[in-house]
Amino acid sequence: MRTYQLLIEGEAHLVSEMGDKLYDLTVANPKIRTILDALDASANLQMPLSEFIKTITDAVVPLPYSIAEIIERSNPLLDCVKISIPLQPSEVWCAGVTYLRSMEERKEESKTPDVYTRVYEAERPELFLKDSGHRTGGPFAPIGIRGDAIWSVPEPELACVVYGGSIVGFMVGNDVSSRDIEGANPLYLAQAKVYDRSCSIGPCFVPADSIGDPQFLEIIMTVERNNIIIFHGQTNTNKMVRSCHELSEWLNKHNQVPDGTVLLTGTGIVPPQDFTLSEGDSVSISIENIGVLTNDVVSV
Ligand code: DO4
Ligand code: MG
Repeated sequence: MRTYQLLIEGEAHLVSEMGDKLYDLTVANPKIRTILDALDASANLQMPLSEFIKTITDAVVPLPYSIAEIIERSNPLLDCVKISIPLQPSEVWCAGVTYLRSMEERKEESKTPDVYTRVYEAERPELFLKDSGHRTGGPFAPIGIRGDAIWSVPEPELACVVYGGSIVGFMVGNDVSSRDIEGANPLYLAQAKVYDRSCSIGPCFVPADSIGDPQFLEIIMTVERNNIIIFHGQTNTNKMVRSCHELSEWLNKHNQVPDGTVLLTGTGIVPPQDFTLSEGDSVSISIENIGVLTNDVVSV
């Protein structure tokens, strides 16, 4: 089961996708406009989220179109239907150096390589605040590279949604970063990571009990320039040195995490050192059992 946030004639609708059929949860229950509304309602009813969504879905007829048709934009009748960010995050946090590949690359780029080995091996993970809401976009929204950076990369990461202190669902995330700024000095991390359009999430939200094993999901990233693939990489969440659950537990220690916070779990795909994103590139990240998040790059 996946849920998408649609804008239909400018109005927010939450829809669930089961098989290739789409069901409008908002038409069935006008109080349910976003996934946070559904999470609040299922928590009040003490009912698992998927069960709550299923009870609404059973009461409505499927929509006469699919997500693929909305994305293709070939049917003019669907001009008033747009896919939006699956949830407006209260905060976005990121874990760092959770894959060996990430640790090795940061050591290469940095003048202080041992900080990365030490955090990879330590009990306490690296966690940093990426956004308090407004820098994160959804599917097909432009992602940004800093105008003062010369080496920018996408970071494809499994995104967890935290509600009531626990992980309730998953999305695809992109922790876009400036590697030259990060490599110059670890104290520049916030500037390498936090700037306009530096994050995207989507294309949909998958409830935790519908994902399968979150520690066994294939992640693939492709970058296209002028319709030619200039980078293709792949990893699996089974290469993470810490589980999503462990990262979420650390995030919640002595810290009231607002409901609807997103936690990105680190990258295991790092393009070669001569690769940098350019304006106009298109980045697609696919995570098994979730979907594909695509964003074009702009300079900010
Ligand atoms: O400290 C560096 C950030 C690492 C990161 O964002 C990642 O591993 O994904
Ligand atoms: Mg990252």
